[in-house]
Amino acid sequence: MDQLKKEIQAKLTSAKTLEELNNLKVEYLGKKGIITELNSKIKEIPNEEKKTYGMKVNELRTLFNDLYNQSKENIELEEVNRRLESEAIDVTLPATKIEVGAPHSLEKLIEELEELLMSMGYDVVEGPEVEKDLYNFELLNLPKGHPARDAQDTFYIQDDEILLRSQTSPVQVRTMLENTDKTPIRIICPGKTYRRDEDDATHSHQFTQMEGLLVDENVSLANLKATFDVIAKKLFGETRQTRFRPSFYPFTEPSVELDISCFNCEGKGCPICKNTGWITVGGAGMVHPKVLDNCGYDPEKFTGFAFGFGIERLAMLKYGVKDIRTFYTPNDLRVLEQFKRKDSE
Ligand code: 2U9
Repeated sequence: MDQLKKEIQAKLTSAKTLEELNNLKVEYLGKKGIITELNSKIKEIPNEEKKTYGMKVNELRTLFNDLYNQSKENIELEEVNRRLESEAIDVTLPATKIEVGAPHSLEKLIEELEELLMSMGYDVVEGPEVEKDLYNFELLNLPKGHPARDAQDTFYIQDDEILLRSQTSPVQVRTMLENTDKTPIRIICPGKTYRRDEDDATHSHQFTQMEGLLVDENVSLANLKATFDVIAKKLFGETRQTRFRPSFYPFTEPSVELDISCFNCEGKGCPICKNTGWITVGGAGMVHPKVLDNCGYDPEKFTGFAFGFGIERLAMLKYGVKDIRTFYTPNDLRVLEQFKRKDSE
C-alpha cells in the first residue's frame, strides 16, 4: 500500500496533460483499475483485518482523488496562462495608422462658418431645394415681372410656381413665417442653390450659399458691420479690415456689398484685388420693411439684417482655387488630401 501511495503521488504530480490524468484515472479507478481491484479483494481478507484493509483502500482512493483534482486544476491554470501569454497585447507598440477621408473643402468652410456663428448664438436651419415661387421670390419683394427675377435665370420645374431655389433666402422666409413676431430670429442657412448659368471658371449652375438673418428690436447696420468684421477676420485673418459699398437688392434696404481688405497684398494692390486693395466677398443689408411685413413681423417694431455669401467664391479666395469646377470634379486625391482634418479638429 505504501508503495502504491508513492507511485500515485509521483504519477499524478508529474502528469502534464488532462489526457494523461484521465488515463491515470482509468488505470487506478476504472472498472479494472488498481484501486478498484484492491477494493474487490476485501472479500478475501480475514474478518478481523477487513476494517483496517478497507480504511487503507479508502485512504488510497481519497489520496488519488485529492491529487487528481489538484493536478487537474494546475494543468487547467497553466493552459489558461499559456493562452493569455500567446494573446498578450503589447500596448507600447505604435498604433496602426488608419487612413481617414477628408471633408470636401466647401463642407469644411461651411463647418467653420457654422461653428463661428453658432458661437454667436445663431442656429443652423436647412430647407427644401425644390421651392415655391412664393418663398423664393414673391415674399422677398420680388413680384412676378420684377426685372431682378429674370425667368431665364431660374430653373422652373412646374409651370411658374415650383422651382429649384435660386438662393437660400426661402429658408429664412419659412422660419419667420413659422415664428411670427417671436424674436430674436438668429439663423444661418447653408445649402445648394441653382441658377441657369453657363458653367465656366467662375460660374456654376449649381452652387452653395450661406445666408444669415437676424431680426429683433433695435437691430442696426452697425450690428451688421460688427458681425461681418468677426466673420472676415476669422476666415481671412485678424488684420482684415471691412467696408460696405452701396448696392441694391429688392429684399434689403439699404443694401451693401461686403468688402474685405486684400489678404494677399494687405491693401497695396495686386492681381487678386485688381489693384483696388479690396475684395468683395458677399452682399447684405437691412431687411426690407415689406419683407418683414410679408413674413409676419411688424416693421414698426422690428428691424433686421441679412447677409449672403457664395461659399465657392469664399473657398476660391481662401484656398487659392482658380476654377470653380474643381469643386465638382471630385476624387483627385491631391486636391482632397489638402483638406484632411487635423487631430485637433
Ligand atoms: C430674408 C431677407 C433678406 C439675403 C441677402 C444677399 C444680400 C447677397 C449674394 C451673395 C453672393 C448671393 O451667392 S451670392 O451671389 N447674396 O448679396 N443676400 S442680403 O437677404 C435676405 C434673405 C432673407 C427674409
